[in-house]
Amino acid sequence: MKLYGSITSPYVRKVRITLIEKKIDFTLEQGYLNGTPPMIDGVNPLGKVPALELDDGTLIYDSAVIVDYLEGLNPVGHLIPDDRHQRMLVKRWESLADGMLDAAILVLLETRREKPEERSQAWIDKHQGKVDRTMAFLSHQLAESNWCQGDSFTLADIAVGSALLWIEFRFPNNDWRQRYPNLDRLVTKLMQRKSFQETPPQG
Ligand SMILES: N[C@@H](CCC(=O)N[C@@H](CS)C(=O)NCC(=O)O)C(=O)O
Repeated sequence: MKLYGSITSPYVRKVRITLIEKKIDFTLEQGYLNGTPPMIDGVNPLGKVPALELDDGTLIYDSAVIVDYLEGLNPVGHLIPDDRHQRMLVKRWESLADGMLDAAILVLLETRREKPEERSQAWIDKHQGKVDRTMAFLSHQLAESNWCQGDSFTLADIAVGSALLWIEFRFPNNDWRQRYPNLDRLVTKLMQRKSFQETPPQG
């Protein structure tokens, strides 16, 4: 299968880590976001990565749909529990991690506006507030547990780890590791996995 994506995208990283954990072969197609015209529009009408192309040509998006599909392909890793309630809780972690990223990306784009006078501090504060509240909530939920949900590594850990590491990559002054030692401990443990080591954001 073919994964359309960039090596900086945290949503793409979540999918790449899932593919590696589940030992599924794939090729990464890069450069689709910056083409002229942007090539990704022909792959995903939303113009976003990740998009996964199956061998029969079927295209899947977004990242949550992709990882859910991948989990059903084989039992390796068992990243989403079968139990309905546990499954919902894992997907809720994922939703929070992805939503925190959505807000963080809006902050990044606003602060990168070419003309500083066009920046809206109110917009930045609103979305930074979502990032801060969600991170505090994630830390509270994790408490002293070894893993985000249940007693084993799941998609929840992949989503939270990918999100926090992207925030560290794009906002090096964000001191979340100091503020939330339990999140720091989790991410340090995740970084011992081959799947995380092989997928650092670059660029
Ligand atoms: N909800 C989507 C978000 C994907 C997303 O926002 N991807 C960014 C890259 S990090 C993108 O493609 N941005 C290009 C654009 O929005 O035009 C998912 O989980 O896959």
